[in-house]
Amino acid sequence: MLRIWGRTTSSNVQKLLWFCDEAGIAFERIDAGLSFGVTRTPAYLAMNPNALVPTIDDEGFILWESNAILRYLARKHRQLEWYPEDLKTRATIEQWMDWGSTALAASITPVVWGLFRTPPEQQQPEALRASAEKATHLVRLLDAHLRERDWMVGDRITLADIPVAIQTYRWLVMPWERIGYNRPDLPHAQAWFERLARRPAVQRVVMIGVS
Ligand SMILES: N[C@@H](CCC(=O)N[C@@H](CS)C(=O)NCC(=O)O)C(=O)O
Repeated sequence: MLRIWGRTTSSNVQKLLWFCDEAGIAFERIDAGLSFGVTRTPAYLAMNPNALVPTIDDEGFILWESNAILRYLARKHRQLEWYPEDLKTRATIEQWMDWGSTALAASITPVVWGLFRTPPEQQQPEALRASAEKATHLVRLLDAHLRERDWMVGDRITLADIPVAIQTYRWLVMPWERIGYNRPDLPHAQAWFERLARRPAVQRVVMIGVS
């Protein structure tokens, strides 16, 4: 059976848990990362020398990098409606997967660390507000993209929605008032997330708060 290492609070682990839930892919999950440790043990480092989560072991095949794992699982389980074979559709899906996991995540992750994983006396609200501005700038781009479409790419949910939605959820629910930041309303991005929020997999895996 597929084994997934990683804590459920990790945005990158959530990508896999969400997709496996949607696609009905059975797996066993092993807690790892942050307070669970595990990632610096010799056995884990032999699988993933980055000491990061997630890592999978699929019947002896080891893989890390969450987006690569999503693409592998979609192909292996012939979930091609999530990852269509058409060259340009697939490239556009990958574009948004990368954007969600690099640009967007790079502006949100410092706020998660700053607010939830840093002692109050060491928090730097000004730096966190700068990250908040960057994140909002990017969600504005997303909002414009979603003005005339229901999903990130094409006319149904695909792998493109997963990394972007996980970061957008964080942007939506972050306790911004703690750093004196006023998050604007961005109606198209919010309506898209509300569509996603009707999916049981999103409720189970993503909408669990931020910690
Ligand atoms: N590019 C990697 C990034 C992996 C990553 O940064 N994982 C974070 C959690 S989201 C991590 O392992 N942090 C340290 C920890 O949890 O111990 C991926 O997409 O899998």
